[in-house]
Formats: sequence, C-alpha cells, structure tokens
Amino acid sequence: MPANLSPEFKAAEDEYRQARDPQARLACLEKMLSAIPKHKGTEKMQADIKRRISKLKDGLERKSGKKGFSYMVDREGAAQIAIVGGPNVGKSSLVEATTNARVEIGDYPFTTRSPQPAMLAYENLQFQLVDMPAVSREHMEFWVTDIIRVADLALWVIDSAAADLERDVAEVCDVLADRKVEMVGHDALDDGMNAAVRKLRSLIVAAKMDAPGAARGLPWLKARFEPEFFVLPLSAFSDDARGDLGRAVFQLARIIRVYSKTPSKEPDLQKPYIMHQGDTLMDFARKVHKDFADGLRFARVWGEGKFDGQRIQRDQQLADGDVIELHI
Ligand SMILES: Nc1nc2c(ncn2[C@@H]2O[C@H](COP(=O)(O)OP(=O)(O)O)[C@@H](O)[C@H]2O)c(=O)[nH]1
Ligand SMILES: [Mg+2]
Repeated sequence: MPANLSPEFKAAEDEYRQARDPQARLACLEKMLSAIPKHKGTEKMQADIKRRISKLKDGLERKSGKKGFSYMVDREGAAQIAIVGGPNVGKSSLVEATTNARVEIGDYPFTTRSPQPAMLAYENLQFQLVDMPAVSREHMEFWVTDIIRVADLALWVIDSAAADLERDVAEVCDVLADRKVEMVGHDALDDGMNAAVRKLRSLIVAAKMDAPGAARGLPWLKARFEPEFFVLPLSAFSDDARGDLGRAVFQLARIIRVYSKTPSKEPDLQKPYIMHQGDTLMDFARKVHKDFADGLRFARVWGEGKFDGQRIQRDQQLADGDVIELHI
C-alpha cells in the first residue's frame, strides 16, 4: 500500500472496515475516494475503490427493486447535511428558500417521497442539503434513517408556531432513538457513523418565524436547547433566510478554507482547500500533494493576525482564510 495516505483517508478506511451495513460502507468508500491523494501512485487504489462503490450501488439498487434508482445521495460540496424534522414543519420550504432547487411543498403531511439534494451556497463554499420525508411515528420511509446515519451534519427543523412544541420535539427524539440516532449540539463529539448510537451534530432551525404563535415558540426552543445547540430563527418567506442559514451551517461545520499559493503568484481565492478547525500545516501539505508532505522544508503563511509571509511550524493549526506557500 502506498505510504503517505492522509489521516482523513485512514480514518475513512478504518470506518469502512467496521461498517456493518451496505449504506454505511458506501459512504465510507465515497469518503475514501474524495480523501485519497490523486496521483500516479494511487491510481490502482482509486480504481479499486471505484469498483467497490459501483458493486455496492448495484446491490442496493437490486434491493430497492428499481434499477438505476438508489436512495443514497452522492456527496457533493463541503458537507452533506440531512434535513430532519416532523411532518409539515417547513423542511422543503426551507430548502427551496435557500437553494436554487425546486422541491415539492404541500399543505398535507408526507409530501416529499425521495431524498432531494440541493446546494446551499455560502461565499465560495457549497453545502449539500438533503430534503427528506418526515421523521414520524405514524409513517416513516425505511431509508430516512440510512440517510441520516451517513450525513455529516443535520438541520433539525422545528415549526416554532406549532400548537404543542414539546410533543413534536419529543416525538422526533423518540423515533430517532428507536433507530439508534441522536441529534447532538455543535460542540458534541461526533464518533462516526458506525458508533452504536449515531450522534449527529445538528443545528436547530426554528422555522415559520413569520407565523402567528412563533413569538411564543422561539423562547421555548431557546430555553430547551441553548447553549448546547445553535437555535436559528428563520422564515422561508424572508430574504435573509439564505444568508442566515449559510452562515450558521458554516459555523456548525467547523470548516476552515485554506488557499495554496506558489511563490511570487497570487492564490486562487475561488478554490479553497476544505479543512477543519484544528487541522495543521502538515494536514494541509498532505491534502495538497504527497510530495509536499514528504519533502516539506518550510512554509510561509499570509492571514489575519500574522506577519505577511511568516514561516510556520508543521504542527501549527491553520485558520480560515490562511494562504500558504509550501516549499520543498
Ligand atoms: N408562514 C409560514 N409558513 C411556512 C413556512 N415554511 C413552510 N410553511 C408552510 O408549511 C407547510 C408545510 O411546508 P413544507 O415545506 O412542505 O413542510 P415539510 O413537510 O416539512 O417539507 C406549507 O403549507 C408551507 O407553505 C414559513 O416560513 N412561514
Ligand atoms: Mg417536505
């Protein structure tokens, strides 16, 4: 096996080995494929991962009975985010208001029948929202839990104007608990999709803030969930919905954007490397190219609170917006 695979790749591979069901295995393989350094030395491995992905997908399609149709959603963008919530709480309206996708919105419950991916843009990033049918005791599509389990994060949408918020919140928690899923706040530890209980970091969207009754619901939600969770008040009919949601999701995802530059050239600020809070210079070097990780002599950084072009240590943690010049 070629050396110098990134920690991200190794983590995904470990998860893959432990994954029990095909959906989780598929998600791990997709993570491995996106994390594997793309160069000649890994071509065989890349092909092998792709082969395993298509085999698993074939199997899942046969099981769902529809050739060419899979409930799994191909990952795109900086994170895959499941839209979770009871019936009629405004999940689809939220997705429609904050992305360019057209989705089904209805006054009757259970409108959304299959997972609907849509991209939420925030500055130079894109997040993939996956709209889904409701989490509910009465009726729940079997694959909804699978999608939730493999997502990176979730938006937990709650109708702030609902008549009985306490009951609505309890129902979602109970139904998910039966399926070994727990929504946790932004600071909680995500111990991966193969943990006995999938603890999914999530953001609470207090939806329908323009509706009568929401003014009573919001304080209840804040008292119940803050500070463990971020609670974001939102109306699908407000012009601010897109910007507000983008900013909140960016915070939840703990993403930092790092740019690579070559000596005496300007960096391409449209193409960030997607890193996470706590990642170091060496994590970045590995992500850019194995050769940089192997032969790194020194690196310079431009960024907030730093002297322009200052040299940094290998274990230095990077910050959002850092521009790095790697020297080998
Ligand atoms: N007043 C108000 N109504 C909303 C809002 N978002 C959704 N709705 C209404 O709530 C109902 C259910 O919306 P939908 O997005 O289909 O909910 P879903 O079942 O959770 O996907 C529809 O009648 C929407 O028009 C909102 O922000 N404000
Ligand atoms: Mg819907």
